[in-house]
Amino acid sequence: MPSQLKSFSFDASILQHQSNIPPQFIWADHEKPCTEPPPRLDVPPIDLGGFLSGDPESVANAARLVDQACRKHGFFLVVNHGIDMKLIEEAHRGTNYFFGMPLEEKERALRKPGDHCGYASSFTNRFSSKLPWKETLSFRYSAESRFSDIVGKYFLDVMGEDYAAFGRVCQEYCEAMNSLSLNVMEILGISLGVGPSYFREFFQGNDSIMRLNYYPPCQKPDLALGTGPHCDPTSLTILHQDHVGGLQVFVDDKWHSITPNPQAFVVNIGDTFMALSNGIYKGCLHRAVVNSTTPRKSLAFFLCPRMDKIVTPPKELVCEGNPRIYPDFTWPALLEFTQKHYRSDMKTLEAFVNWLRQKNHIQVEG
Ligand SMILES: O=C(O)CCC(=O)C(=O)O
Repeated sequence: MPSQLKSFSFDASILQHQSNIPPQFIWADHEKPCTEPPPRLDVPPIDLGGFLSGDPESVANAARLVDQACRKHGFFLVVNHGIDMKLIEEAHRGTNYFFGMPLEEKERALRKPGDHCGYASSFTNRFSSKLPWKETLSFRYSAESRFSDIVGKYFLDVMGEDYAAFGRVCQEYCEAMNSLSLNVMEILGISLGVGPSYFREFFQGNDSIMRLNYYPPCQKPDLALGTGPHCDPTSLTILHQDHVGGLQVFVDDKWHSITPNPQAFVVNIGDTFMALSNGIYKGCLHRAVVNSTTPRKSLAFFLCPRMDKIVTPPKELVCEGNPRIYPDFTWPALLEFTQKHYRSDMKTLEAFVNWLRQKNHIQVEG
């Protein structure tokens, strides 16, 4: 078995108390977390209240703030987003319940090699170095009406009747995230000058991914990372972090922390949207650090196009001064690349484009 495919048996309930962490979790000096907490990223939360009520001035204001953030680093917060706090709290409660279960129980949902859904801990994934100090449960969400219970059914089929209620909460949460991400797509369409419906329509029937992240305490938080530095290969990420804190973004050549705000969602541009915007909007390098006392959770909804959609920028975003940067591709090709050939980092899109070109997978030359 190649060394990168080794699998280990891992029990976070034991590992979180060990004063010496296994070497697979220790990152190189230049990648280790900062010794002092880094400065906060100063981004004004974007108030979606006025946008949702259709007030033209608020819409223009939201589009302006989103434009500034996405040209610079692809990262912003939204408040007054219209998502029920009770639903968010229930999703966090269910996440606590799931990750609090014994390992054998969680492993009923064990992710299979090459798959992107299921339960994974650092020791059950395909890598054996720079391991993230976390456990995750990922599942597919589809906005197509024929898959209207895909999340609920996943929990029932894989985890059984005891998880049916949590499955319903996750289904509802994903539907809320779908609706929020389509609203953000409207703003992105306005801010890029292609109109409110362009990207909203592009993402109709999206085939997205939801991931629950659980970071157990780590007795050597200065040596390990909860999530290593990466840009999301997906289109748009909507993240809700609990009160603990740990998310950091790389802006102006240094790491910044994103202070938890239960009322806010953290939104970032992913590689696929960077390609859709012809490189005008940037994907954002981010990571999560851990601490020695308190488990941390985050709920990440990754908006992805329907599998058959061609990722190509609208013609308004291509001109002599800004020629095509990336060739056309489909989301499944990029997903396959990150699942089988490449570990997502800050250069995923560049590496993917080279891989596509080499393999002559290009569907329509850009
Ligand atoms: O937990 C966080 O704050 C970040 C999670 C993340 O980057 C991911 O799941 O890709």
